[in-house]
Formats: sequence, C-alpha cells, structure tokens
Amino acid sequence: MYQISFRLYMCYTKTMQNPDEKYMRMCFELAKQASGKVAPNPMVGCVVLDKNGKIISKGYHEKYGQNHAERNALLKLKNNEAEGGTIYVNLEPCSHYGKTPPCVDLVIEHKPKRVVIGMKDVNPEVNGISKLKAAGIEVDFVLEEEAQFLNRRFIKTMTQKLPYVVLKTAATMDGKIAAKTGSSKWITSEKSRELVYTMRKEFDCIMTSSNTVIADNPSMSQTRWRCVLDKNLRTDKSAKIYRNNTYIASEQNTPLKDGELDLEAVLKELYARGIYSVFVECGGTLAGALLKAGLIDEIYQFIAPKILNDNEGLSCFNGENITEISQAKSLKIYEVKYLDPDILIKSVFSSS
Ligand code: AOF
Ligand code: ZN
Repeated sequence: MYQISFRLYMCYTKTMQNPDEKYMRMCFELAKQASGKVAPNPMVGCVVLDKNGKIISKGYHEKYGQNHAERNALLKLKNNEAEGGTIYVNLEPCSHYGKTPPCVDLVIEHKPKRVVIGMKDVNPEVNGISKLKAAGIEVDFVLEEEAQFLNRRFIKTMTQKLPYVVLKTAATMDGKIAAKTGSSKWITSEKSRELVYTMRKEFDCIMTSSNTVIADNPSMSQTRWRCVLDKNLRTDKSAKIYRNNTYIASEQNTPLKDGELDLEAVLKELYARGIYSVFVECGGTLAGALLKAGLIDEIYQFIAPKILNDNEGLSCFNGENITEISQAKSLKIYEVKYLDPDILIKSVFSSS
C-alpha cells in the first residue's frame, strides 16, 4: 500500500515540477553530454524558450576551447524568436573575451525577458549577471546546489588552482585493504577491478606511492599522466609505471613538511603541468596523509562482502591519536552502486 502511494506521489511531483526546475534539469543533461571533453572548463547546457513558453533551441558546450553553451543554442535561431522569452543556462553567461567572445552580449542581443541561471560563475573575470540586469533582463536562480555539484571539478580548479582529487579504495567489510602480510589479491571482484580501469579514464593523472609501485608494480596506463610519490627514490626505473609519462615527486624536487613530501606542493606542481584531476590509488600511508591534509575531494570506496577479522590487517587510512568520534571526517554519499558481489560508494567531503 505504502509502495503504491509513494509511486503515485513521485509521478505527481514529476508532472507538477516547477518549469524552471524542469528546464534547468534539461540544461544539466545537455551539459553532461560533454563530460570528459571540456575540462578544466565547466559543463554547460542551455535551453531557449520563446515568449509562449515553447522550446525553440538547445545547445551545450561540446568541446574545450569551442563555443559556449549559450552561443551554440542562440546561433541556431534565425530571427528574433527568443524576444520576450526565457533562456535557461546552468552557469552565469560569461562577459569576458576568452577563447570565444562574451556570451552575455549575444544573450542581450536576443532580447529575452528573463534569464534563469543555475550558479554564479566562480571565474573572477565573469560578471554576466550585472550586464543582464543593466540591460533590463530579469535574472533568476534555480537548483543552485545541483548546478554547483555538477561543476564541482571546475569550481575547485578555478578557485583553488589545484587539481580535483578522488581517492579510490577497495576494502573488506571491516575496512581492510590487505592482510598484515600485504596479501591483497584480490579483495574485490574482477568486475569491480575492470570498472576501476574505466574510471581512470575520467582523470588526467593517477597518483600512487613508492610502496604501491614496489609491492604491486602496476602500469596504470589509462591516464595521460602518472605521479609517484617517492621521497627517497626507492622505486626501480624499470617498474612498469615508468613506461608512460610519469612525474616522480621526491625530496629532490619537492619541499618537505613534517619530514614528509609536502603533498599540497605536489598537487600544485601537477596543476602547473596542466593536470586538473587526479585519481589516487595507494595504500593507507598516503591515503591517511592526504586525508589528514584535507586534500581529498571525493572517495570512491569499493567494499567486498568479506571480513578479514584481524586487527593487524592493513587499513584504508593510516592515522593516529584520534580519541573522539567527533573528530571523524564527514562525507556525503551521492551514489551507491551494487556491482554484485561488491558495492561502490561514491562520496564527497561536505566542504566540496
Ligand atoms: C565554458 N563553456 O558554456 C561557458 C563557460 O576560454 P573560454 O573562452 O572558453 O572561457 C572559459 C570560461 O568561460 C570558463 O572558465 C567559465 O568561467 C566561462 N563560461 N565556459 O567553457 C561554457 N558558459
Ligand atoms: Zn560564454
């Protein structure tokens, strides 16, 4: 009974959804079509309605360096069909000359009555909203949080000049990534491990530690770059990972912090090299240090239905001196996938 009424309620809320939310969600879907093709720029979609509320054009930012979403949507119109209408776009229209001219000028030329925006641009060069208002166009915001979540990588790189960092772990149900002997092959299923290979392609670089290179000799070849944290240059130059472009951070090229490599300095160096997203695959030492330094944006946690039942088994995150549960780091889970037999939990830190 409850099931049925819940379903009816969902249908009702879907059909009754506020039109601004409906068209903004359409912008999100358009924007997502460019996932992986526009970084470090944002994913942006645009929907144009005429004065009667009919959709007359759609567009999205398709490829890095090419036309922005608004331009792609508005250039499809022949006459002044958008006059008095509404333009939906999930990011404030730009007002600067970058690789393309300012979208806000083109928006104003089309004389819409209203522009509905998902989020304000964090790019300090952009001030499209005040230009729209000065031209007498109404400006409204809708689904701001969702819009910011969609472009969380863009927000991080633009505001912090650091790559977006996602850490992957694969553990038993008691949070162990290996037995005390180091034995870890395999905790998760082949299906989960194959999914990791696909995930890697969403990133510019894989980061790992000298411990992982020495223990597992992975090739991690699916990304443009690799980064090995090897303070004392302990890894063998013939390790598989070095067959492709790899940046080795050691005490020779990286400042130290509390006697260890300064991880933020490493990330800054990667950013300076045009690396905007990093996928970290490592053991508990590096994972714990990144966590402690607050440098992780997101965690992809694979959990296998296994229990090691040994306190000395190796943990996902090595740390110390935590006495209160209130000191635990909090995350927000945004996706859970059942991979049969494992599960994958994707979560972001609340501050992201
Ligand atoms: C995009 N796509 O649809 C919108 C963007 O170098 P440019 O000319 O491509 O400008 C990039 C900036 O433009 C970007 O950082 C963001 O602030 C703004 N808006 N960018 O790539 C878009 N609307
Ligand atoms: Zn633009």
